[in-house]
Amino acid sequence: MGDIVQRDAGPRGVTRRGFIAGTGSLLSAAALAGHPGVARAQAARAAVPIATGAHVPVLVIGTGYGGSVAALRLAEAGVDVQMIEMGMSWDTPGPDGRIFANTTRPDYRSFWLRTRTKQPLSNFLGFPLDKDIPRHTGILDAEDFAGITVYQGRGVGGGSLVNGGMAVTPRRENFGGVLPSVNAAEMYDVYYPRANAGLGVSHVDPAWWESAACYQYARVGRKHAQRSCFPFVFVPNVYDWDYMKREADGSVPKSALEGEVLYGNNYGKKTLRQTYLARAAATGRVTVSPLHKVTSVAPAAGGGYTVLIDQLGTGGETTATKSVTADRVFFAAGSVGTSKLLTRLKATGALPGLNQEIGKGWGDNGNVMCGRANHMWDATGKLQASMPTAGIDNWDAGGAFAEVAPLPTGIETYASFYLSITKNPHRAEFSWNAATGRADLNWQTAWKQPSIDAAKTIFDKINAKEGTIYRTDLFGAYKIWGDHLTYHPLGGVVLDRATDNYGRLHGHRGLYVIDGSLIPGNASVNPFVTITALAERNIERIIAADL
Ligand code: FAE
Repeated sequence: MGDIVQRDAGPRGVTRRGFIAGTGSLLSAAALAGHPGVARAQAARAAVPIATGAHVPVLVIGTGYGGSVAALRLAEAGVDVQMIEMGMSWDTPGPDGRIFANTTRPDYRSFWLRTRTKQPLSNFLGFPLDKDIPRHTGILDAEDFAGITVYQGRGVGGGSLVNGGMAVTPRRENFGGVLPSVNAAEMYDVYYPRANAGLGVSHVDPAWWESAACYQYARVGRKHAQRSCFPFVFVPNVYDWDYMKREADGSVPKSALEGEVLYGNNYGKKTLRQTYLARAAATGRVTVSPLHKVTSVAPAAGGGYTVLIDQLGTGGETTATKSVTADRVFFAAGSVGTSKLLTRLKATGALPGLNQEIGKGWGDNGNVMCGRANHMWDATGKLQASMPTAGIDNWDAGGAFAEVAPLPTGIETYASFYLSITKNPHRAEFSWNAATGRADLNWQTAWKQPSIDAAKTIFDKINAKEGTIYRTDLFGAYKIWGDHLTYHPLGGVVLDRATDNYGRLHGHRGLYVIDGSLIPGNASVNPFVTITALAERNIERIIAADL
């Protein structure tokens, strides 16, 4: 595998036209990556969703980071792969000619099966921001559990469709605390570099950043961090920086500079559709069935597994129920999706061999948000690029890594805004609730307190130094902390506990987990590079040993 990986990987593997065509279809990306005839054949294949009664060698549940890595590497190894994705394909423009809705103007495309938006920032200057929208299989799921709302991407590309693109490799000295059973030397020598290349990760041009109007908010963030003696670090991103420069000079349609992020980027961002999934499609061996949701996996009489799938309409209704068989199944439905599915399959006896670790070890990556009110001389700019570039690293001293986040409202807010990733020790567990027919998560609201305490080690000090205060208008009336949510669900099917040290589920041969549910609750930084690198490590071993 090594050769192919090294030659094809990296941002240059995807053409500029691919980005400008933007978030266009996976198939158009494939057309750019390969011969037009091959692309036509792939288009024909991928346009047809999986049929009931089909038998496939490998079925991958979900098209996020873990699923995309698995599909690409299996296809390169000569294996045909069927990917099942509950969200939409996101390749067709809406009535405004754009595929995705703007962050400031949410519409039917924005939320997964909600009739009212549930924006992470619910209020501004005392006014509630949420509004009614038509119920639709939109792109951002705000999934409510008793003590926490978990934000997730829905559609072909998973979380890569909605995230901020911050592509952070944890500091090596912190890795032992993230994945204790994994050889760090291998990860930092082989799999992190492979993941960063495959995702198209790069740094912003520092000279441009110093003068760009759209990063004034980040420069204010740096000034305040450094005046309080905190380490301020630049972090890479998957956004195409050349494209952003051209947004700034007005020569291309705007995306990051128009605040696009939460409901998708119409241009500029290298999601999985432009990277791993485009390369997977170009092999001609990978088929994707969007608006298909896996509901059951159980051993089949003749070997392999019977997989039950609901085909969905855009109102969320089931339009068909399908039964297929697969020799091997990869669970890549994300930390929440995979944990919920396996918790149910264990409890209902569909997969009786699963062990007691299923559903355990779930964490929120210590996410907590806050804003600070600056003085008038510290304007943060009415133009703010939606892609973060930097953070305050107080992990060793105070247990927090705080991303300097944009607040792209289009007006001057004099606010500095932060998403902190903190060392929060609490771990929750999924359990099956037979009465409601749902998997519950026992996260407690009060468990965010260690995260707030860790974030305060940074922001109390900055406020004291600058003579500033916390904003109290962003998350409700007089509420300082955005402590009701996470963007970074991790764990639930932890590596080397619920699975072996490579993601093979205990008790059932041919079942694998390859997503964020393997990481026990905290990655010390934003997680998708670690999810991708771990998937690269695990799939290499699985292909070599099992196939
Ligand atoms: P994920 O990407 O969630 O993919 C799972 C896929 O499975 C989804 O497409 C689901 O629709 C699909 N699925 C679920 N259940 C089923 C089913 N039963 N049948 C069929 N399909 C199913 O999983 N991380 C960073 O590192 N940097 C950032 O800047 C960043 N910003 C973020 C901003 C937001 C608003 C959000 C929501 C997340 C952000 N994240 C960020 C987190 C990151 O996107 C997340 O950790 C990864 O996407 C998780 O990858 P997985 O492969 O585990």
